[in-house]
Amino acid sequence: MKARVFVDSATAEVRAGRGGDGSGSFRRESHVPEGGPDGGDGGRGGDVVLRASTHADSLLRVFYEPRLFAEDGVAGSGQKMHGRNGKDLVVDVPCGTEAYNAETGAWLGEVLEHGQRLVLARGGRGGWGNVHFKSATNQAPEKFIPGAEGEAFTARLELKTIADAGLVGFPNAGKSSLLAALSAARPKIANYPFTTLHPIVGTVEYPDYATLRVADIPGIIEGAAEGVGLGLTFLRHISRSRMLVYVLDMADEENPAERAYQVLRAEVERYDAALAARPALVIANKMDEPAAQARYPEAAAALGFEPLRLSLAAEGRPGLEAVREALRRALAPTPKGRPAGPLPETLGADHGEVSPERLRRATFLKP
Ligand SMILES: Nc1nc2c(ncn2[C@@H]2O[C@H](COP(=O)(O)OP(=O)(O)OP(=O)(O)O)[C@@H](O)[C@H]2O)c(=O)[nH]1
Ligand SMILES: [Mg+2]
Repeated sequence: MKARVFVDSATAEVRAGRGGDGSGSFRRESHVPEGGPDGGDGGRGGDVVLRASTHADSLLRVFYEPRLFAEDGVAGSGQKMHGRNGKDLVVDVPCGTEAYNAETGAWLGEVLEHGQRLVLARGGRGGWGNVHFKSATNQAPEKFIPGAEGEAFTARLELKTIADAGLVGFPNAGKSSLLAALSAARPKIANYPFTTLHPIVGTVEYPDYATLRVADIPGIIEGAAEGVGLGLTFLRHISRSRMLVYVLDMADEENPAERAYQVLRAEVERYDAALAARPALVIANKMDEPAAQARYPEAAAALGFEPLRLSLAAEGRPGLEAVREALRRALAPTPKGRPAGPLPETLGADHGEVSPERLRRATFLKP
């Protein structure tokens, strides 16, 4: 299999096309001795446009070809010929790409849905030919207007994957296993930490054709905010998620689940407090392991709620259906199509679903 390189940010030199100059031509024909001005207008310069595409899965192309130059407009010419407009440069980027002006830091916009466009830089307008300047007093104007420069600057593009729910967990907790069980996505799964090196999104499908997108990101460890492990940069990819799913490895004897949860919450909070406050589902994974079963009551007591029990290695994958349902409930759109608000407190305990309020209380991060 071809190694895939994942690029989630790129800097690009953006330059829209310059407008074509207007023409200063005069009509020259043997039978028309005093031919008047006949210089046409220049075409406008092409725009540089970002377009969201589900076929692009990283910013790799921009990374390798960071010069995004649209075509210049063609100059006008005699016989009132209008110059051709410069072609727009349309750059396909993954859904969820944001654009900034790299020089000022200003946010320029984002493209979220397939086909959505964002004009990054506008082409210059075409110049005017001398035909525009003919008047009663000036029958032979030499004046014409040159085309205008297109906008040009350095842009920074950043990809924030779009998903409804984001998986958060220590390396090796079983996040990718969970994504593989929930969706058709086939992330790499292996019994060592940092198997997953870049975000992967899978779609969970329900019998009524409802779908949810779940993002799997590399594992997070203590000190991630300071760049330990793969750091927190990948949290950017779940920063748009409406909900977080904490995956705890109940069989990990070095890191008891309640401590893992505490560390994960703290790292997410350091990255973005608002993200940490979103609704969450807490999963106790690897419950097929006897050690996990033995530890569960203690972990639940320390957490202050019962994380949802899941065994991905056991026959029938007990707990998986409950995870699917919990995701669905938490993310179900309201009848008006808007996402449901925070989880009601009542969903709590037995499903491991935790409302933001409850999370705050259950979090023993701060003294
Ligand atoms: N016994 C048992 N093993 C599991 C379970 N879920 C996952 N595993 C195993 O745990 C190991 C790690 O699983 P992954 O899904 O790769 O873990 P991850 O959280 O994606 O790991 P990183 O990508 O490294 O962060 C693999 O060997 C899985 O087979 C489970 O429910 N029970
Ligand atoms: Mg993984």
